[in-house]
Amino acid sequence: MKKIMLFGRVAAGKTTLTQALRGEEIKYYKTQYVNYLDTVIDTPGEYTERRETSGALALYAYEADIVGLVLSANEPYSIFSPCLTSMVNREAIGIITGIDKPDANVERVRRWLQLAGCKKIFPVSSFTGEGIKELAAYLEDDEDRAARKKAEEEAAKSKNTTKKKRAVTPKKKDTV
Ligand SMILES: Nc1nc2c(ncn2[C@@H]2O[C@H](COP(=O)(O)OP(=O)(O)OP(=O)(O)O)[C@@H](O)[C@H]2O)c(=O)[nH]1
Ligand SMILES: [Mg+2]
Repeated sequence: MKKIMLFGRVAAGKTTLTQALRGEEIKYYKTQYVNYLDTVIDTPGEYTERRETSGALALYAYEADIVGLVLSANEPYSIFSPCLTSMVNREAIGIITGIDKPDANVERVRRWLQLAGCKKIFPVSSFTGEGIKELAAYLEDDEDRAARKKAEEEAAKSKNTTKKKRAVTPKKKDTV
């Protein structure tokens, strides 16, 4: 999987999304430092919100293949300024979290992320799993794609073999 770095304000849903992408149990955990994992760099919301620490994020972005701007679907406003992605030296995608929330306004948040410069936007819910597969597929690299193709081919092969075996097994009454 390509390495994605998640930016977004406190409680935007970055850590929960990290858990969903990694197939982990969903449980609340307050991020207190930049959590550098194999496929995700999860960051504390304070780093995005505060000028004093935002510089650290610019440096960490060099370690990522993709930067994810995260906004919750029920945000009352966006912290990402227009054309923000022009300052990011990586591909930047938008991620709308919490689309299961009763007060979600996905289209409004989508427009904010488009304004920030995101071309690709993924609406997801880490609770229901909606949209997580699509985001994970976008983050696949060549190695993941080859492994998935091989697994799919093997599954299809074993399905065919089982079908053939069934076809040649004589019925009980024919065997007497
Ligand atoms: N309904 C709903 N709630 C969510 C979803 N994702 C996260 N939350 C809730 O939002 C709150 C904040 O989620 P976190 O993932 O901790 O947010 P964060 O962006 O990592 O926050 P910081 O670590 O403080 O920067 C938690 O109470 C989550 O349970 C979602 O998809 N749906
Ligand atoms: Mg967090």
